Amino acid sequence: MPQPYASAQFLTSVAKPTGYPHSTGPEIAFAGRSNVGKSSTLNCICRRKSLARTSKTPGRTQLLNFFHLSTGAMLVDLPGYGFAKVPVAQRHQWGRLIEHYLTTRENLRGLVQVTDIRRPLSDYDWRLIEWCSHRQLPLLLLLNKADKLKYGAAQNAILSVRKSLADAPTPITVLPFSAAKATGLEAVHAFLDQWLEA
Ligand SMILES: Nc1nc2c(ncn2[C@@H]2O[C@H](COP(=O)(O)OP(=O)(O)OP(=O)(O)O)[C@@H](O)[C@H]2O)c(=O)[nH]1
Ligand SMILES: [Mg+2]
Repeated sequence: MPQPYASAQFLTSVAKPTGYPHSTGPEIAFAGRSNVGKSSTLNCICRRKSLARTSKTPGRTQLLNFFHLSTGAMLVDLPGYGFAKVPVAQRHQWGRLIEHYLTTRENLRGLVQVTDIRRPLSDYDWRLIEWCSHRQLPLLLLLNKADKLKYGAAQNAILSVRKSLADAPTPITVLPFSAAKATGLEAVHAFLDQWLEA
């Protein structure tokens, strides 16, 4: 069967924990700190240049953006978090929005958490892992921008993140990735296929 990702179409944007579109199939969400490359990762997975909007200004994607596939499955680009220049009240609102979505959306099969391979997990990243743990939601942690590190440094980064997650209360798979170079794309597709089939 051909992969459904290239059929992705923008469906709707949501700014509040209400008004989510009606579920038409399994759903996978993408989350992570601002500017780590969530939107770029989504575009790479769907082999499209500008499906999800990317930007050089961190914190631009402030909405939950829903995309649907021809199979009825949905992909959701969640707003980035942890950007220092954002006012505290707005940061809290984002936290509530993401927490509500992650803890209540019934058809959610897994979360793709994107981080920058050059940085350790932040407090926000850990919070995301906690929310997923509450409902035993599987996580695929993509250490993005792997093209920015040499092989040895990338291997060290992967090992150290895996070590820090060894006792995590929900299943987490850690993979290196580069949305810019599509490195690791096959492994990611294989992973998402499983979630969509389950
Ligand atoms: N070198 C490199 N740059 C990347 C990669 N992925 C994304 N970028 C760059 O990182 C910047 C942010 O990418 P986005 O995809 O907009 O990041 P985001 O996480 O969606 O950001 P927000 O929506 O603002 O939270 C852009 O300038 C991208 O071109 C990658 O794998 N390698
Ligand atoms: Mg984005």
